Amino acid sequence: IAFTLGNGDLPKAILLAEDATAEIYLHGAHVSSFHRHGWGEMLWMSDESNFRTDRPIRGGVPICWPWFGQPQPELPQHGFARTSQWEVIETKAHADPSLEIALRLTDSEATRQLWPHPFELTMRVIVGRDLTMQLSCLNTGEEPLDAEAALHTYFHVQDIDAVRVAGLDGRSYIDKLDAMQGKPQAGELTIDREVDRIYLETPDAVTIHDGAERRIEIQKSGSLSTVVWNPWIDKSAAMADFPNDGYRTMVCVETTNAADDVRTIQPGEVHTITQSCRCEPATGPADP
Ligand code: TA6
Repeated sequence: IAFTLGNGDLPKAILLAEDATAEIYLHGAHVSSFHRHGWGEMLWMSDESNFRTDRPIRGGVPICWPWFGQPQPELPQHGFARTSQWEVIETKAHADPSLEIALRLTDSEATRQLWPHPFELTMRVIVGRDLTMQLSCLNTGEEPLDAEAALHTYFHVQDIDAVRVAGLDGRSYIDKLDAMQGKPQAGELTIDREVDRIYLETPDAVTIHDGAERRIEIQKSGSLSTVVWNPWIDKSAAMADFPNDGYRTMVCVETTNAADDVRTIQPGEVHTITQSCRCEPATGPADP
């Protein structure tokens, strides 16, 4: 594990594990790269991203916490965790042989102005054949804590026209692009327009097929909802930190507790959401 200055001179950790390498900025505890040897980069990063302490990095894995979206116009979209400076609290090498780094964010005067609750947030990133991320919230206060959360992961795909997201068949989703209406998902999800959906009571395994030689298996726990997002043409063009054709090579599959899946954390308790992602051969055994 090495520490260096990344883009915008923001500090970042580089994890050089036996099976993969990964990079995590301390700003937002933001995973910006995961590359399993022989399988190419798994995450999508915008080459127009900001790297400033007052802006979220575009791409990789933004942490949305303690709210998803923008409950009030004066509040930062997707919470303040992704624009906060986290501190490294632990690094370790496992025998399996993955590497692990843990980063922490604790409430401060700045966070209490936005959200008047004490907390201790820990992001553990384990780099091996899989990229595993565990976001844990400890309620260090005296009152129950209601916190939305998301690991808002941008996956790199070869060609959006060939993408099929499997594992959501038969589930219902809230369509953020159609008055938050509830709709049923029939079969695999393909993308030929802007998609912004919160799938509810989702299964713990979702697969992204992208027509390439690999598929991406996503396992999750501690999360009841999964968001699938692609901005498509107009929204890509409207975002200054997003290349106009960026929608062609990315899809977000986000492990969340959002909408009606807000988790109440009792004083002294911890709630953890986990997302584990792996590149597998596209033509491997049939999906579970
Ligand atoms: O996860 C989907 C979403 O909520 C979209 O509505 C879009 O806003 C996206 O997140 C990106 O949000 P950001 O604040 O990172 O530009």
